Amino acid sequence: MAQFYKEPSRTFNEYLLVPGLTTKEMTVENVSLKTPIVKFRKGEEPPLSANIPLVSAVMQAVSDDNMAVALAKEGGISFIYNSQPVEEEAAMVKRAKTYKSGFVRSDSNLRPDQTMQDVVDLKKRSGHSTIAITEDGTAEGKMVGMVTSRDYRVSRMDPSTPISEFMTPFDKLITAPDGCTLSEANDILWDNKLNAVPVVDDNQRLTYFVFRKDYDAHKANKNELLDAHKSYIVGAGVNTRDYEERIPAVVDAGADVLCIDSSEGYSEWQSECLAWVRKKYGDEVKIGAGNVVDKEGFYYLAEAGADFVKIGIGGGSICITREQKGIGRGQATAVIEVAAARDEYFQRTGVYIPLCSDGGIVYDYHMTLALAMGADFLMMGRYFARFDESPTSKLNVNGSYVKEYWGEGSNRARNWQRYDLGGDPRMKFEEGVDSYVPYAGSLHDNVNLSMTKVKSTMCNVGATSIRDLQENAKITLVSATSIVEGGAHDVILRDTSQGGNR
Ligand code: RVP
Repeated sequence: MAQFYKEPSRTFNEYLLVPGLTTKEMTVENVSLKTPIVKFRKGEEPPLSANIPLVSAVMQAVSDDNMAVALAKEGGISFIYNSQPVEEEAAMVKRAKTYKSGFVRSDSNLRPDQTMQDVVDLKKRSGHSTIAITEDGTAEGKMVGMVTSRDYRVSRMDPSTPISEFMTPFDKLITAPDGCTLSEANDILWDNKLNAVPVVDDNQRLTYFVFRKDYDAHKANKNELLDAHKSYIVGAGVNTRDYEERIPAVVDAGADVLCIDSSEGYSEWQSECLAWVRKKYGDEVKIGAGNVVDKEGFYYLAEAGADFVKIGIGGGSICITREQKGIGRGQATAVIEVAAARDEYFQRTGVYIPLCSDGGIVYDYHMTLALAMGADFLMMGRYFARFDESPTSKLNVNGSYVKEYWGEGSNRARNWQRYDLGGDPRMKFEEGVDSYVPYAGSLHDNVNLSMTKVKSTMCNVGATSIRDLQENAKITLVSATSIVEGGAHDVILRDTSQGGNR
């Protein structure tokens, strides 16, 4: 006979935290959100931690190199999406790893044999007036000169004039050496009254530009998450089909941590992939696995060698797996059960395997609840898709600004590997939708606000670290009627847009 669970599975919305003693020292400034990302032995430091417990979802509409840099600046990690060709994912990882605050890859480049008309056309397209002239017209080519608006006069010159005749040639340019710091590059800008300085290597190849206008925008954030070489920490998604090719490519590109991206991870495919990684790289490459929703799934992936385990089936905002296939579990129940298994595993083996709660976070307080229930960090898609830094278009729909957000299981993403159970490699039916989410502004502002709320709740609960919260939180189930009591009720709202941070 089938096994029946005695209790229904539940979502975050059905729980609340009950305050504990708040001591005078418990202020938002004194709360640390530092959290382990990969497994470690009792008494040892985790090999990789984040400064805030947030990671961005392995999704086309969420995690590209731009998102990775923006989130690492705040102390979290992006997992760059793997539903793209191997070389393109590796290139995204590399761009995020080689990103240097204030150092910009040149996006306007031409060859010396091109014409003034090409300069005018490019300026119109890019909106930028500083153009690097390189031998092959690429952003990393050998630099032979530079063109700014001061070098040509559209009304007086023949549009077919070759660039070589009016550019400032390389020997007249003031440049900065590759490897210089931002403050050295800034000194060169100020000393020479320049607006932009090209950074070139020993072979005269262009590596970056540093612009005067960016000077103030690059003050370091105390939370930023850097590796030993001062590059941002970056994650990469992989799948159980092409990992022998994809993993070496993203690892060579510099990925610090990998995640097997699958809607359902309690499978021999994941175990095989983890075994392959251990055989090839030992413990050097860090890789998480999932998703699971019960203790059996957790133990299986823990034994198979996962560095973290990801929890969640069907709770994602764009996910219709539960409707399509009838599999899944309420996210809160899944986290609670898996966390109990993780704690038992830690007691028994001395190995702590961090847990990631993936999907279904709607309100900021859901973040605190998920952590209190035992998650070490949270993966979110919808939350990040709303920000300027997500890769999708911002549109105006019926007078409101929105951003596009689509599931990896939607026809739009065509990420069949994520839903793959072996056999015919094609997506047979959709498990995700294509949607809009309300545009919410900058990642920096929103993440700061959310983390302040989480810290403030932790003070109410009487916890100054995530570990404290997990060990000491008091969590209560709420009845359907008390959920109504939790919102504004029995009043007429003057502003109907009020009602929570969605
Ligand atoms: P949410 O944050 O609620 O938007 O959920 C994001 C999560 O949803 C992802 O991290 C992933 O686990 C899941 N997802 C992504 N695509 C789909 C789908 O198409 N069904 N689901």
